[in-house]
This record gives sequence, C-alpha cells and structure tokens, in this order.
Amino acid sequence: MSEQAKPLVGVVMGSSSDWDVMQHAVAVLKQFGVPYEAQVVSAHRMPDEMFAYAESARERGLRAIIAGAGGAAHLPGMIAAKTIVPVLGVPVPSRYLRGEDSLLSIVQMPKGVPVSTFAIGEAGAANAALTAVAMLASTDEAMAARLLEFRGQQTAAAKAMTLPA
Ligand code: RP5
Repeated sequence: MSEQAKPLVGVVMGSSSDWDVMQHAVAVLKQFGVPYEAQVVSAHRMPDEMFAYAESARERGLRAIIAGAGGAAHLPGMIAAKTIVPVLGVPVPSRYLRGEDSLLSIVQMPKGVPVSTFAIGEAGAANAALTAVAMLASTDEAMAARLLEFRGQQTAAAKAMTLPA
C-alpha cells in the first residue's frame, strides 16, 4: 500500500515548511500500509483549493484527514467545517511562540465542529496517524493485528529498559 493506491487517509499541511513535522505522520501510515495522499493545502493562501479538498474528501473515500499547520492555524478547523470526514489536527511548532499558538488555534474549536487535536510537533503527527490507523482497524482485522503487534513491541521494549547502577 502506498500513495499510489486509492487513499484512505489524507495528510495536508499549510506549507512545505511543515513537512519536517508532518513527515512523521506519513512515516506511520507507510509503516502500517495505509494508502494515503499528502499535499500542501494552505488555508489563507489557497482557500478555494482548501474548500475543494474538504468538499471532495468523503466522495473520494477518505476516512480521516490529518491536517497540520502552524501559527494562526486555521487549516484543520476550516477543513472540518466543510466535511464530516474526521479531522485530526497537528499543531506545528511556530517560529516565535513554539507552537503554543498553533495548539490553541486548533484545539479551541467552538462546540459543534470538532477537530481532534494532538500534541505539538513530531509526537502529535505520529499519534494522529496512529489514531487514523486505529480508526481503520475498527473495520479491518489485518490493520488491528498490526496495531496490536506495534503496541506489543512497545511493551516489550519498555520491559527491557534498564537504568544505570
Ligand atoms: C502556516 O504558516 C503553515 O502551516 C506554516 O506552519 C506557517 C509558516 O509557513 P511558511 O511561511 O513557512 O510557508 O500557514
């Protein structure tokens, strides 16, 4: 599975400068064999394309959209406003406020149009993708098995940890 197969998860970001963080979402999707697509969709620089992306998401078969943005991060909320496909928001660290602005912009959605919001940066991007995997796993037993195996590997690694004497 790859970017070539019919995508089930869309990964969008406000700028190519977000890729350093958002590549961690794509890496997880690849690891689990989730068909995905990834592209730049800027809320304030290409709003018409953003709406078209969101409006077509459901009919194109997307089951989740991972949206990352930094600063006054409108992208996840505005995409959520135009589709009922679940939106997983990733706050990208910003230059001056280190992503606290991104986090608050994404997480503080008014009641009625949710954006599931993750941690700032790499962990948030990876966990958004793991959540998309878990959503797919609810109807895909092979995906569920891969997710359980992944969790088991983490448990084994933690149990094998040692501390300096
Ligand atoms: C946001 O502005 C993007 O999501 C990015 O995090 C931030 C800076 O964008 P660039 O100036 O690097 O293109 O829209």
